[in-house]
Amino acid sequence: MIESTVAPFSFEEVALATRNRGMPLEALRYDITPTGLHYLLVHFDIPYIEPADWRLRVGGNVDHPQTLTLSEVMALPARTETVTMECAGNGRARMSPRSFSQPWLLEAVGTAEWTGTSLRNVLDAAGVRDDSIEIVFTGADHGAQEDVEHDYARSLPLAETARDDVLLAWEMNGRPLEPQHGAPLRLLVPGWYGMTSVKWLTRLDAVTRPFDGYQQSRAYRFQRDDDDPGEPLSRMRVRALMIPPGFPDFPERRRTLAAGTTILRGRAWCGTAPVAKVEVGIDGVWHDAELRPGAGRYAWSEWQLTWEATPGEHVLSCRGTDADGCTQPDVAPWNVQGMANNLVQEVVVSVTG
Ligand SMILES: Nc1nc2c(c(=O)[nH]1)N[C@H]1C(S)=C(S)[C@@H](COP(=O)(O)O)O[C@H]1N2
Ligand SMILES: [Mo]
Repeated sequence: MIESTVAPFSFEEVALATRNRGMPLEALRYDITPTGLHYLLVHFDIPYIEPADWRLRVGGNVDHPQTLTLSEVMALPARTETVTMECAGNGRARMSPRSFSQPWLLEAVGTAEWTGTSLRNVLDAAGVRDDSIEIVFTGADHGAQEDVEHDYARSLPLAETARDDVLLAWEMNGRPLEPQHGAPLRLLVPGWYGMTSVKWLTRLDAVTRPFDGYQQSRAYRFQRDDDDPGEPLSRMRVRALMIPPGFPDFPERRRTLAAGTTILRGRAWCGTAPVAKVEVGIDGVWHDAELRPGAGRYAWSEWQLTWEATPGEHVLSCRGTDADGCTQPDVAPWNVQGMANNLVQEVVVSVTG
């Protein structure tokens, strides 16, 4: 297979990969990813926070700055959204040359039921002034990247913060947030790549100039080369993934399947436009899969295709197309940070008679 030919991974990449797990692809079977199987991305250390001591500070360009306790936030009207979240670096390790960061292959995705209050409830109470252009979200975690020391922070344009489905979430899958997923409160921005959904939230600040923090102005950009300031990433590109059929061997995970009728299944999602079509490739020939819409605009859809598997080696693949007509590429355009590589997944199976 293609990926066994790329350069070996460094200790540092392996250390990142073991801190930040992906979702095993067999977990695509669940509508809602069990919390322990949801992918994880933590840049620095998971901060230790006592919920009783925690406060959310809302300030900057607002008329009524606020300091809220967790119970005050949780007393606001609650809503639950089923949301598929994917890391912008998913597919990074399949770019060549690959950038040195979390070496995702395909598994940086998961779908959860997030419960919280609409962000706008908190912003409305603070009275964001009219000349504000963005809200900056700051987490309790602190670290350095390229020698720039900072608290993890990202901003969102004001128009996005007005959406009812953008949440300040305190629950994931019906339970209080786990420490690794941002306890006690995180931002959740459906449709956008995961870096937007700031965990361990401590501050919201309205600003009148574009936020230039590290995670906004340097990270998460499509750069052609090191000198290119690049375009910022926002919404998730279309992607379909397949549950690898049959059984794997250990440790190479080569797949074996008995000949006969097999249902190939998987999920597809897209942040820019709804998923319109999923095709399954069998030895290079594309077939339209059956598509079942997900539990909401930003929850993944399930797809399936019945396949009469004949003995021999077969290459299976799947690709999604969104309502804007964007289809997953065989090879995504290279970029310095290895971002948004939604290349087509391939699974090789040996079918036995
Ligand atoms: N404060 C903070 N928020 C963060 C991060 C982080 O390191 N610190 N990682 C971001 C990235 S890159 C992703 S992909 C998602 C992952 O969320 P999860 O670990 O709950 O799946 O959280 C985002 N929010
Ligand atoms: Mo991410």
